[in-house]
Amino acid sequence: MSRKATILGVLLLAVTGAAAAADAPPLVSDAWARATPPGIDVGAAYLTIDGGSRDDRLVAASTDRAKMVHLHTVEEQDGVARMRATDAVTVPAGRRVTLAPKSTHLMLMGLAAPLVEGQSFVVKLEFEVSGTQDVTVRVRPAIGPGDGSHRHH
Ligand SMILES: [Cu+2]
Repeated sequence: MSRKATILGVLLLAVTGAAAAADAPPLVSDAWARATPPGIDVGAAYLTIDGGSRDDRLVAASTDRAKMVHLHTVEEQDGVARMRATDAVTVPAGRRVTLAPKSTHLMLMGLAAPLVEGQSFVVKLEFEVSGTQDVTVRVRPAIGPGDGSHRHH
């Protein structure tokens, strides 16, 4: 290969690399849920989202394990943390958004069976701009007393 061809190849690589980066969707990691006690048919799942190359919004989620998944935020009112349904979770380009206990979470409504520690299951996330992606949620141990997680009614 001539030196000229090599330089052209490097340039092409750089250009295609840049094009791929321009379309990077949000990157989801550390998806987990609490184990749920028998007889309770709601649970919560949490995850970390690193914003992609464009501003995006998480607008919906679903899983085989539950009838519905709602997006919830937690707001403090008169010293009491209350959950509230929200239409979307904003994921700005290049910024990290964390769904965590006492904060924004995925509410799993109508669990067909309890979430058992050690299990994992797939949740499909729907982003407004970048489309859907499947994430694997791992089930961690149930909360102990004084853990501080809010109750789900
Ligand atoms: Cu909730």
